[in-house]
Amino acid sequence: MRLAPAPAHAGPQDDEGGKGGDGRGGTETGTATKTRPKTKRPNLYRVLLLNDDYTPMEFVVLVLQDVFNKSREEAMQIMLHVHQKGVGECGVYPYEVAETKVTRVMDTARKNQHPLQCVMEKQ
Ligand code: TYC
Repeated sequence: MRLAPAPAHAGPQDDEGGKGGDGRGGTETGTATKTRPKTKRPNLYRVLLLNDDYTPMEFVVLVLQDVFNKSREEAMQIMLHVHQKGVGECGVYPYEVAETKVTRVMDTARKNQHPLQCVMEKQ
């Protein structure tokens, strides 16, 4: 779910201290050049772990600590959630960060011959 965007500041973009004009006695007729700084929010992606019957619980906890920087306690909670519900969120990140984390999980799982699956989905 996305929150409604904050209302943009719509007031006149004038930093001349309320005097009006450009300080040279004329009337403003040129192209407006002052713009709001562009602060585009990045698209965010949820990174999800999927349950399976074979990957050891301890391996999943270590992955959550190592790849997602979770504390031991939080990693244990997430692992148990995935174990019980089938899927769980490890974090929410911009596209390239999410992609890198998915790749790290899948690479370490494959190297250790565990079937652990990790996916990302647009939030
Ligand atoms: N279900 C696994 C087991 O009982 C543990 C597990 C938890 C595996 C989370 C994957 O994403 C996972 N050994």
